[in-house]
Amino acid sequence: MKKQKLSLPARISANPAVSSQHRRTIECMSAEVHTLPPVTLTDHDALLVIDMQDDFVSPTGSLSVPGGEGIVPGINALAAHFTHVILTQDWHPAGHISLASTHGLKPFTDTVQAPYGIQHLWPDHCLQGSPGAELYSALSIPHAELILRKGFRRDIDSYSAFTENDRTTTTGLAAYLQARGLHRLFFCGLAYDYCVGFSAIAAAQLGFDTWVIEDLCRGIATASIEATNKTFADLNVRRISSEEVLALEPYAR
Ligand code: VGL
Ligand code: ZN
Repeated sequence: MKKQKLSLPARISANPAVSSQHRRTIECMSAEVHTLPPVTLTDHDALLVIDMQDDFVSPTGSLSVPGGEGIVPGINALAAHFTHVILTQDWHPAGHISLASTHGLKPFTDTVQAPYGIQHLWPDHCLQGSPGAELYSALSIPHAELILRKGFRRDIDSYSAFTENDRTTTTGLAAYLQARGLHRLFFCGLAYDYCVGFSAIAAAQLGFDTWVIEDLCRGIATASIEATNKTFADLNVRRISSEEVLALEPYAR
């Protein structure tokens, strides 16, 4: 959006008959002339902001993702362009299968065999109702329409906002989006190689037009970031910058 600063005409700024209150009002009204961009985002578009919670975003969080704090202002700014925004929260009960402490094992390196396959183990994070599970305080998206929680079943982890790690249990998000006519989905948040990646991959598999906003995500590890990019390419998940989002063609079906 182009903004142009205008100065007040001399007949107003120099005129003692114009009260300071009146002058301020005129300044407010004329300070910025907005040249509106072409409307690109439509009622079929939604921004999904994944797991921007204290434990992931804060540098002192228990599962802090490097650089997470740095993407907050960009997410806030981009969200203002979207009519429809959905936030997710990782939301684990005590004793959750994904926590190393549940098994007396080490986070990051140890794994357990779950009925649905290998489950990576993490430090205690996003425990239901704990401060670390709260949405990051500087995240400012008051018009978000849904906060979806996931990973709340003790025996199943859920990286994806759509389908839990057993690849069967649904969160209901796909049905919600379909019922509301939200067909083109843009993903940002944490972590690129886990919850953002799995959510975008599931979205593409479910038939949504799926875009990942790379500059508004941060990842955990190089190998899993590369694996995520490969699957994105295979499934036609498009990678885009936040600037490019605003210049896309409007969604048409
Ligand atoms: C996540 C690891 C464990 C994520 C959640 O939000 O990417 N990663 N739980
Ligand atoms: Zn988790």
